[in-house]
Amino acid sequence: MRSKLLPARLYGILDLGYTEPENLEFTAKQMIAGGIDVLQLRAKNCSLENIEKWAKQILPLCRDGDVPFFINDHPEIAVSVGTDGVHVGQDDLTMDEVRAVTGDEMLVGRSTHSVEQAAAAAADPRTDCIGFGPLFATPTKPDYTPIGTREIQAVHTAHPGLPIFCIGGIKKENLPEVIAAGARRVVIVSGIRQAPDIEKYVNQSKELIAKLLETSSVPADTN
Ligand code: TZP
Ligand code: MG
Repeated sequence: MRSKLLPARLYGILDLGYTEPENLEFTAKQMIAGGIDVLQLRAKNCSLENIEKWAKQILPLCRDGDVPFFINDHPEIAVSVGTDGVHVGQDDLTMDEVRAVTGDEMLVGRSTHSVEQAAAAAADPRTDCIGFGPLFATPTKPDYTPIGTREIQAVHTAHPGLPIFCIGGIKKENLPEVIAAGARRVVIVSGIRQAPDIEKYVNQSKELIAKLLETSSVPADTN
């Protein structure tokens, strides 16, 4: 499964802040039909029972689409549902705590908000991928200072082989800027959710990323 993260270009998040529970399955289906490479369920301030229930609804859709499925914040739910991965933040569990629940096989992603945090996450070989951002101000993560695009290249150069997903305020419109700055993978949350046609938006974003990477002046490295 880890090998699936390296070629992944577009990571989508089903965020309960944007998507009503009754629309989760439909939204997931559209994202998968559009070619999303990784999907995460992110449900802040929701009951564990509900998160587990929703994860059980989404998992078979991801399996059918061969899309790695992550749960945000809750390794115990990841294990009980049997998702492919769990994603944790800086203030969540340590890697020892996460791995005590998940064992060695499950994918573990970590949010990072600086070059230093990225280095700390990357130093632990049990980190399978990182999020790096927020690049731009975003209502999806309102309390964080945007870090801009200046350090994207450095963080990739420092951690070849680690799948790095740039995140925060990324939309189809600013993909050229983000890829030109050295990003090789992105997460889009609200941009996908607010698109009039989610499948089309995902598909067009993926095509654009591929085209931008082909013509990028940033040297293609191992990640
Ligand atoms: N972590 C860093 S920024 C962010 C998360 C979960 C939110 C990204 O959402 P959007 O809507 O794509 O800006
Ligand atoms: Mg978290």
